[in-house]
Amino acid sequence: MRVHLVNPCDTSFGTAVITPRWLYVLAAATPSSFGDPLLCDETLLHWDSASVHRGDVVGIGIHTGNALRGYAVGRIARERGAWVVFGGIHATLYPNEAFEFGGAHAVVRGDGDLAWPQALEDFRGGTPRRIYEGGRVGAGEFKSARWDLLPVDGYMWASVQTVRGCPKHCSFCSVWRTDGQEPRQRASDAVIAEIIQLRRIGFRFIALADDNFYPVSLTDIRLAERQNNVGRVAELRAIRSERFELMSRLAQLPKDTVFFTQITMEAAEDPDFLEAMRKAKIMGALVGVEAVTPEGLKDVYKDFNCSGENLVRQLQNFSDHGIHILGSFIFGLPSDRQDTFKATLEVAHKAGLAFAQFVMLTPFPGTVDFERWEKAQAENVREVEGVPITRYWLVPAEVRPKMFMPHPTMSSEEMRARTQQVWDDFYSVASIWKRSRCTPSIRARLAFIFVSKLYRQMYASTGIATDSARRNRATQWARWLAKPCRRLFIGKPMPELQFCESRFSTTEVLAG
Ligand code: B12
Ligand code: SF4
Repeated sequence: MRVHLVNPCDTSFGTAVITPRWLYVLAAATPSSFGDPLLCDETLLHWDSASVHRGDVVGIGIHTGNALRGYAVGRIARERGAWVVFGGIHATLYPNEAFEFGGAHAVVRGDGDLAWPQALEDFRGGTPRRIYEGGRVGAGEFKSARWDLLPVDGYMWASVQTVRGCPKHCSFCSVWRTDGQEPRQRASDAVIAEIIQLRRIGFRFIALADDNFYPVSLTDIRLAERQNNVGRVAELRAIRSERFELMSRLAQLPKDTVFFTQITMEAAEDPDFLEAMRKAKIMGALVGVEAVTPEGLKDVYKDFNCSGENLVRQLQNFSDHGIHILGSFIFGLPSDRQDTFKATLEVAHKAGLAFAQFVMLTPFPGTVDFERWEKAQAENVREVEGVPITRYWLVPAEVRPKMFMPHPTMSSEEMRARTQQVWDDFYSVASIWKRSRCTPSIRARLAFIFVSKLYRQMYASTGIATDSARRNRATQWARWLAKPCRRLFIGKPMPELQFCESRFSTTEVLAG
């Protein structure tokens, strides 16, 4: 009985940007008595169904965007006589779909770290359950990834998780409902051990695959203090000091290591945290700016963000500490007007963002936005190719609409075209060249230009472009750019790098 794990994707680029962490975590959760699982990431290479034999187990992880491809993989695997299991956020939210469309024998809901080995044992015994409730496992039980199974030459960045969960409640995001609002932070020893392993094999760029790297803000602590909630203050301070402990250990890793994370804007008001990030070599962060107007922020329940000049100042605070920002903006909010597109572009330029993504408001399952939208459609739901639009992920990608939520003043096509224009302007050669000045050397400047172009092309092939010629062109460009780009990211393997356990802030990580 061979175990296979498949990360489905319609488009394979030959080289991928970030490792899909779940593949390597579930590989670690696979009991050794099953042997090493066979891993397939379709963002790299298409899955070869011939590798599957009768009696094997095929685990497929899906989010909403790749669910349809995942179901196709599941059906083929089942036809070949394998046991089929689905997991991941989409299967957690819609387990029945996996049975109806994906040939599933079982679905693991929630975290797979503990439920996956249980499911495998049941398959071996021939008595699988239909649903495994993985729930939210404690931070001490998160499995560390099996990086020894990573294919050579595949990825630019590896991904290591330090915390699951986010205390916020943004309307377009499902994280706080699925991963919970209580941060579950891994011990720094576990995080550092993974990073050391990655540096030993030559990775120096590492994405911290966290929901929110800054789970406790200074405002949270002040509020708890004002309420005289002694217990809560102690809890929040403990979470905060664990963050600092982790960062002090990251700071001791080899100098050329580079981290990227996802963080809320509130960190901009916390100079000690920004300074610790700088020392920890967290040189890039995705910040959910979402909207540049107070009305837009209200639309997404994100009024803890600033707008206008304050927003520009906050974003600049990050770059003042050497943290380059990938700003994430949403278009299509009810309060957006035609001039919002230009105003957003101006903020992106003025705030000195290194990168930006302009996504169109999408109702992701499990979110407040989705529930409202689904309810509003209930009376008279539109169908595309026989699929109700409220199950848009089941519509084949070539005919799937790009916008789902009607806007009070603009048509979907107008919003899509304006969004595309903003991407084109932000990633014009002249703009990229100007922004590339934030880098310290000619080599870094070259890398910046390559990465900007790659990012834009990869997004165009999976994102907003409706015209298939443009999409195909973008995919070709991305394939062509990805290989040389990867060379700019790889580091010298450091097999001699030693790991020292935490003695709180006095730990050492030494290059031997
Ligand atoms: C890091 C991250 C990114 C990174 C890296 C992505 C990558 N290649 O790894 C970046 C920034 C690039 C990114 C991009 C995007 N992301 Co993202 N991302 C995340 C984040 C924060 C962590 C993912 C992660 O690695 N977690 C660590 C692993 C170990 O956890 P896990 O994947 O949940 O897997 C566990 C379980 O789900 C389960 N499991 C998973 N698969 C399987 C399979 C089997 C068989 C079993 C048994 C169990 C199982 O077991 C695992 C271990 O416990 C999640 C949030 C989240 N909480 O999931 C969002 C999240 C997955 N992203 C999301 C979105 C929307 C996107 C974008 C579309 C954003 C955009 N508009 O551009 C893009 C799409 C990228 C793409 N095409 O894949 C949404 C997906 C929502 C949905 N319903 O699909 C999430 C949930 C965040 C949100 N806002 O709601 N993302
Ligand atoms: S968008 Fe970011 S800040 Fe908001 S709930 Fe999701 S993870 Fe948290």
